[in-house]
Amino acid sequence: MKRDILLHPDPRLKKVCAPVADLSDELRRLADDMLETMYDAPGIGLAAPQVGVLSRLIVLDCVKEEGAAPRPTVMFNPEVLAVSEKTNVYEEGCLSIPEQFGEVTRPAEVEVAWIDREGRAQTAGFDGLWATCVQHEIDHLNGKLFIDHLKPLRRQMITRKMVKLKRERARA
Ligand code: K1U
Ligand code: ZN
Repeated sequence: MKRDILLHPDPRLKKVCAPVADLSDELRRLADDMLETMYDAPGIGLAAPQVGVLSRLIVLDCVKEEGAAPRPTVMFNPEVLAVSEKTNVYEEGCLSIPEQFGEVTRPAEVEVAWIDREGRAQTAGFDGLWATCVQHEIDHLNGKLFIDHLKPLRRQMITRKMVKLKRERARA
């Protein structure tokens, strides 16, 4: 089932999310719904607070090549274990901030630990778009948006545009 994606500004997008204690069928269903919502958007990642659930769960699939097999990835309680000194700049977007983009500098490589959909502990290294996206999604779990990495003036400008967009959508 596709879920509605919250739009910034929304207080739920600023909250630190709670760790998932036990994997349940309900949480697995939420992960499946989030993947469906992400592919439909379309996007390359989604975090639970973006669908109004304040739990530490993210999904991602950064395979972009035409015809390549998809790699739906579900991470409960993801944790960054190590980051590279080398950084990468990427023009990021966010499904909670449609049509707004900004350059964000982040570590180019990260090592992440998480619990997968089947409840198994996993650890892996990520680079390229996967590294950017997993950091963007983990930021969401800590109440941080990509615009929080931008200069205050740019952040205010984007937030004003979003307030206007939400007002227009509410009227329609
Ligand atoms: O968290 C989100 O809001 C999803 C976001 C993830 C993200 C994008 C760019 C850099 C870091 C993280 C998106 O998926 S925005 C949409 C997007 O980037 C995209 C959509 C279709 C094809 C390719 C990319
Ligand atoms: Zn986002």
